[in-house]
Amino acid sequence: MSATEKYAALGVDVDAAIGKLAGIPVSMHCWQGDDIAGFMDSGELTGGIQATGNYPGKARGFAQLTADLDKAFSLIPGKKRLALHAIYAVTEKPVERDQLKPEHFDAWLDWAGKRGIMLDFNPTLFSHPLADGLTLSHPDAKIRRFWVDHVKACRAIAAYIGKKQGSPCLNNIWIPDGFKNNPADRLTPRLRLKESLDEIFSVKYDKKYIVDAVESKVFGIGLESCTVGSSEFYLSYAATRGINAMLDNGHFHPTESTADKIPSLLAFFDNVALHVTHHVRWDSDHVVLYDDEIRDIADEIVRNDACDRVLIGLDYFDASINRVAAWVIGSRNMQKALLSALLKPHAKMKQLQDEGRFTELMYLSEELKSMPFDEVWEQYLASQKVRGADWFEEIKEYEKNILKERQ
Ligand code: RNT
Ligand code: ZN
Repeated sequence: MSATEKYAALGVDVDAAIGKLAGIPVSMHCWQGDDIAGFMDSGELTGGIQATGNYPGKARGFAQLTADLDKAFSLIPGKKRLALHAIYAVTEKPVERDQLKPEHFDAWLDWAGKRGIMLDFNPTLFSHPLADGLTLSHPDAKIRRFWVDHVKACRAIAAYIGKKQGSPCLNNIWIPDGFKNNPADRLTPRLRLKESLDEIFSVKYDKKYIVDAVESKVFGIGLESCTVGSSEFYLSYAATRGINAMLDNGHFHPTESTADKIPSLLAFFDNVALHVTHHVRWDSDHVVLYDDEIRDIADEIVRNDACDRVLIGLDYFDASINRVAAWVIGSRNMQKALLSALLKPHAKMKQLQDEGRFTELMYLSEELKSMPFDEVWEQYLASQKVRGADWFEEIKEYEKNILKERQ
């Protein structure tokens, strides 16, 4: 029996699954390519996040980063998006972050437009002299003003991108604000953050152009005792303000299920934004692996028919391995997880649950685990004209010819 016949016997249409997968965008993060350095001389990476390792060949500047992105995208199947950070502005002279303008991203729009890639956006509230501990929740009104203006500038840029590309641009706000030791006041910083956000969102844009999201976190390195933008804070903020929540699966306790948060949020929000990562003991931002956690996440997206409501993005930065390969491995793994979810007879499984036939549900779930998934994956890659399991040969070549030449 062929793989297609084996799946059909369980009520799964392989061609339909492949067709659907080809249309689900995954937003790849530009910052894996240069360890979140950006183009603006931002100095040391701060904000409680870390890219560890010093693998040779890191991209410097727009030309090298886009060359590496092209290489990675050539080995990644499916519909592509690219998430930028404000520090990847392409400017002739240095521009302060509160002065950023849409035209500073025209070079990206041009590059992406030629390739049919859509862009997403993130304000950058770290790696900056004024981002020392607190930003939007800072007690100093002048520092808050600078960051409020930066995020406002970023929303204008995201709306501009969304309009130009004819697809809403996700503008995801993550701030590093927190305390290393126990603060005496956990409320006032949050009230200041709320006020800053309210000012930021007082500017209205058409939802056709921009999707706004806020990203929570449990702690950062050096900010272990309190995070101002906690899960409860942002979820309440998003729910009461009509914006969306971003779930980064590295930002929760390792025993918490990020997958289970997706249907809970779908019950209330239009969109759920995702930063898919792989955490090892902490929010370590390792490359996404094809493991149970990512498969559970993909299951929740697919079985709730939410492929167009969950905005899937990647977020990791491993500087200890080939960065182009890191993009390819993580992107392919996300799509493998989606394909594995698409190759399940969800309607039938839901029915078994509703009818209380839990033994049969367990039997079917377990049988699905040993179906010939790899054959369908190969079929999908072939239909996308993307190289199969031997793709690493191209990374070796690229490393030898391009990356090794970089000083
Ligand atoms: C940090 C957040 C945030 C960043 C990127 C660079 O903990 O996950 O999303 O990783 O914006
Ligand atoms: Zn994130």
